Amino acid sequence: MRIEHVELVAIEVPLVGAFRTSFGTDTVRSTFLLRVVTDTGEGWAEFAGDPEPLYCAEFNASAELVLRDHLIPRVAALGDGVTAAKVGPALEAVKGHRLAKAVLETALLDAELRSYAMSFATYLGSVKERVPSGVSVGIMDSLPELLTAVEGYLADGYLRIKLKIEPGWDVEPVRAVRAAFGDDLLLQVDANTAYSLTDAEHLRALDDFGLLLIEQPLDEDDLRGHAELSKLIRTPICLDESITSARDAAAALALGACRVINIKPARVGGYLEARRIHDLSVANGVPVWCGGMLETGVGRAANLALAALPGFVLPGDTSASARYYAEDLTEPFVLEDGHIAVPDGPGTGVTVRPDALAKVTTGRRGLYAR
Ligand code: NPQ
Ligand code: MG
Repeated sequence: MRIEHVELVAIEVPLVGAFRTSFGTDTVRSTFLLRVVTDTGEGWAEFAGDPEPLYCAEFNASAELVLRDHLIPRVAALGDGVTAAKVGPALEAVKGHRLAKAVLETALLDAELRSYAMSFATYLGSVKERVPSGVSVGIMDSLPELLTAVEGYLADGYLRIKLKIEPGWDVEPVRAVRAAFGDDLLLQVDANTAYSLTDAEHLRALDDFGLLLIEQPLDEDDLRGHAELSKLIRTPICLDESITSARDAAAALALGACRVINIKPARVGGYLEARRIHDLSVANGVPVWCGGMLETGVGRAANLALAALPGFVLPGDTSASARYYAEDLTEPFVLEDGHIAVPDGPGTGVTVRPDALAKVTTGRRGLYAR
């Protein structure tokens, strides 16, 4: 493949409701799609970040700049030898910027697989036609409001509930959800780095509620802290922000910093590295699940293919389109019996609906032309 041109499409898609985490509140998903045109056809991918460096160090503007000035030129320099597998090595010299690297590799993988008429699912080694679906529930203003939201998601069929937590919104919401919906509910929490090791005793109170896991309680660069915390609480620790590569995953497991891993392809630089973390986890007997970044159908489709790999033994944040969007950019992903079908068409298996995209587009910028 040869890259002919690359276009960034900035989008602002309204969320069906505010989504509050320990790092902020969003009512709109502001990100961009990357459209890569090659000699064999085009490919699309969705940037997983947002305008502010709050979930991680990257943000929309940093990604645009690094793609334009540092990433795309290096891959384009491969000439007619571009493949998705060659993107990682070509970008190795550039430090960090994994979300930006991921969007480029993914758009090229989409283009490449479409040229073979092969799906992401087949390429990655998926073993399921549908995947069980969980849902991430934001921090609310009151417990009754939370219980109403969870009740609605359970009525939709979601098979696992994840509560976003922060200091002041942790033990009581978990207690309330357990009391209302019973001990059989698959329930977990996500702190997005909101705690410190001095909170260990407080977090131990969560041990009474049979949680599947607590996700990322401490800072992203605090593997040692997570290893210490895991000795002080019984609830399994799952890492999200801390795991940015297969090497990180190997270190976290060797240190005893986590017993479960949330795999987000963007956070680790793309689907190829995500696959390597999956393989490492399976070899270590560590369960993994697929995280989410409020993706539109463009990003959601590829995540579903990954979530269908055999090591993904816990339901992911791979929710239906309607969890976040009244109108998705692709054909919407729907929940059937708590599951979502894995796309099986070429590439991601989805196409962007031009009318839907036009409604949410705030700008288009060429990042490269041959
Ligand atoms: C997590 N996602 O697992 C993330 C956090 C998150 C579904 O809980 C814009 C961009 C908004 C990225 C909100 C879920 C976001 C975002 C939350 C990531 O930690
Ligand atoms: Mg998380």
